[in-house]
Amino acid sequence: MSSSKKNLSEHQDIPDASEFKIHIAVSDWNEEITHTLLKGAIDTLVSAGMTEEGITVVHVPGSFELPIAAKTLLSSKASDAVICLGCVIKGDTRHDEYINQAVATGLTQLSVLSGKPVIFGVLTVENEQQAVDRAGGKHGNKGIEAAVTAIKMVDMQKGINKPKSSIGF
Ligand code: DLZ
Repeated sequence: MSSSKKNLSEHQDIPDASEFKIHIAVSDWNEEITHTLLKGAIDTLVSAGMTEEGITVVHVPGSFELPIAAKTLLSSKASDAVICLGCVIKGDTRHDEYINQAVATGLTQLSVLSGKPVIFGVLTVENEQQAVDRAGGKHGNKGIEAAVTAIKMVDMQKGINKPKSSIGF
């Protein structure tokens, strides 16, 4: 589905996240883009009740390093979810395909094996303009969307684990 058809950046109701432990791994490659995603994600977590001090942010050199950073956060911070932010821009070689594939596979495996949401907030774009459009431009800020997704997933998991009422409703 194209970004113009689905844009969580204009989210309205998101669950209260004040009791959640959601942390962020961000790639510093293309940092003018990824740090805008980071700001969007942090602002969204804070608007949902988390404190900025409660959000651990780790920086990695490039998107390829996001899976190991996410794994480290999950184990050392006992995160309910980890948001991974990056920006891979197509160039003259096929580096983007290798990085994107590795990151997507790595984050999926980590999420399924750990049982914790690991959110794919990596822009996989053809050029810089497409990145700008998705980092606060005409297609919203995908950092906001990644944070909304993380909150919704943690809320879903905590809802399932909550004990049911003994009187049946
Ligand atoms: C090497 C590289 C290149 C060419 N392009 C990007 C990019 O567009 N976005 C990104 O996040 N990282 C890039 N990298 C760096 C790799 O992700 C990784 O950091 C290095 O290959 C070292 O493992």
